[in-house]
Amino acid sequence: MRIIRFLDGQQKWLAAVTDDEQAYRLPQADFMTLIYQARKQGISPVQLVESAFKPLNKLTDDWTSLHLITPLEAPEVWAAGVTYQRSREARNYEATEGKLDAKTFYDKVYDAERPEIFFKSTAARTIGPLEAVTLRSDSNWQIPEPELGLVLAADGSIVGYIVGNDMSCRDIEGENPLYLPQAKMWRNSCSIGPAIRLAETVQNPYAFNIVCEIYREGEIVVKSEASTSELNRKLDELVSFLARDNDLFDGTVLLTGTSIVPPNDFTLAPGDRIEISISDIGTLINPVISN
Ligand code: DO4
Ligand code: MG
Repeated sequence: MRIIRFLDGQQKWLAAVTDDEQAYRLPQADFMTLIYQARKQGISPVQLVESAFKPLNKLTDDWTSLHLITPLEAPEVWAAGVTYQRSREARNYEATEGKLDAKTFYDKVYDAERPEIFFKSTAARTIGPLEAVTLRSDSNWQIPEPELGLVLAADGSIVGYIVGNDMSCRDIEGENPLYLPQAKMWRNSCSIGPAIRLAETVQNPYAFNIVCEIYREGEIVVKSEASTSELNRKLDELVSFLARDNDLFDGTVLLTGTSIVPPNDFTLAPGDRIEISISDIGTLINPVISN
């Protein structure tokens, strides 16, 4: 069971999408209201959602044709880094200009008890389905980072899973790791959506398949696949470090790192289209424009 949000005129609506792709309008104003109403009534979010499955609430046959927006306004988006071997290798490559013999801080953080967690975005900065991610004007090496996102309640519980894109500038980070905030945060560099999979409907979050496709002038130029089974950390471990001596707000999203890195000679260009799919969650599509 997934939760989406869409625009009907000026009005934002929450809706549920079943595993057989039927969509129903929901009465709740937003995703976290749904979670708390269910908790208050002592039922699961799925049970609460199913109580709205009436003919009157049924939506168009193809929910993907709705005007989808971010399924929640995440007050903060955080991101974990170097949580997969592939990311460690890519960071080492950009930090050492391809001389892979030296041990770097990326090797250290991959093995360390403390994960790398950084601040990525705020609600006002985060974009959703079909909105354009933008390229930094002072970088020549930019890529999407397709990541599984955790939707968190203020108590740190994982209430859902979402698709995220942690756009990154490999040259800026490679020049100096202290430039990480500029390599990661600029206008429209964080996208999430199109749906939140309710946590209770996920049997094994270490079995999600992630696919990234990048199209240029109608042709596919990058296609790569990964699985959350390759994650070097436990999801609860990432959440516990994020929550340590920190206030979590309802609906915070934690991106869990990337295992997909396009070939080293690839950089995004205006006009590209990025499609990130995670099994049982959905496909996040964003065109790319210059800043
Ligand atoms: O160390 C930089 C960030 C790495 C990252 O964002 C990732 O591994 O996904
Ligand atoms: Mg990342």
